[in-house]
Amino acid sequence: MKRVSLTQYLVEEQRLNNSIPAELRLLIEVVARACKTISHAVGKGALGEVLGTAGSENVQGEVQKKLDILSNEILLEANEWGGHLAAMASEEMESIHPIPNRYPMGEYMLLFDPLDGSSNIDVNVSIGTIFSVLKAPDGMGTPTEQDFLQPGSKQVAAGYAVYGPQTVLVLTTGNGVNCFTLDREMGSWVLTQRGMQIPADTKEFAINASNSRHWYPPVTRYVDEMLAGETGPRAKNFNMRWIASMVADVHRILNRGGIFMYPADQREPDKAGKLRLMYEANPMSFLVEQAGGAATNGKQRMLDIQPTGLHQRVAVFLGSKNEVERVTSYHQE
Ligand code: AHM
Ligand code: MG
Repeated sequence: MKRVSLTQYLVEEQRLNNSIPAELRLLIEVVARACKTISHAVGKGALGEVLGTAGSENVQGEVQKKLDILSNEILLEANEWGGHLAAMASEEMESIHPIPNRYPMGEYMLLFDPLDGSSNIDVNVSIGTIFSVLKAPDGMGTPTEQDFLQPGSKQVAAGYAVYGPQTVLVLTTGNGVNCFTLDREMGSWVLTQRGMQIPADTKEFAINASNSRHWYPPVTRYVDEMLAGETGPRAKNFNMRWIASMVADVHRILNRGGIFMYPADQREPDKAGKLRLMYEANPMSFLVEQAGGAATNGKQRMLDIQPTGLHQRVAVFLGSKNEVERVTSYHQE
């Protein structure tokens, strides 16, 4: 089999479809290189003395793991100097990170969750990096948080890496979704799946069922109907999976279909959900739509939401189209 590297894919994609300008290609390659470094650190585990908590909290009041902080630093350092970015933002930093004055400023803005699935870091279960790329607004001066607050439909690229049994990078630039596998011996990303597609129907769902007593009625109805199986209103049996790493759950769905849900619930009515819009839900929704799936917050298309804050939370329903449409319609009834 002829191997196509990430670089070759990006160059050819630009030639054929004119969809990846050189600056964007550099950006994607730098992010991919940083993911390689993170993968290496994750893979060392206890031997690299990177496990455990760092003794600090992030802006959402969550305890930071050593690997959360390390991954954040790896991404910041890798992306500062290239001249392709105007600013960065991360789950692990309260405010945005403008490119230091000593480097040229580019026209893109990068958002990331450096290491998603924090609860799985110390137990050797798949975790990953999620990223989203926006263009700086026309005429932008010194970048501010406001410049980042663009709906997900404005993303020019998005992707994630999964650090699991294999390290993979899944990427879209708005022309389908492709998967690259890290060749650990060669240190290169090799194209291993072209045009990933999510089947419209599925028999698999993912939700943290321990929260079921707090769910709102549309979610309870939807899940109950699936649990009722063959003799229930859906007249088929469903299987359940919950990895507690969004990257790993979404990767399964991109490969074989399914629906992923992290709804808002009645515990904290003012909280729109657990996951973050700008660097978790939006990039994943872009990928899922590009693979023929759908993504909503239960009420509207995820990518149409006008963000109001860098770290805002959102309810998430994404994956196989017919299932996402069904649970969304239950919210409208
Ligand atoms: P994190 O960004 O702090 O790691 O949290 C996000 C993760 C997702 O990867 C996952 O889907 C979810 O939190 C799991 O939450 P829970 O522990 O409530 O099941
Ligand atoms: Mg996360």
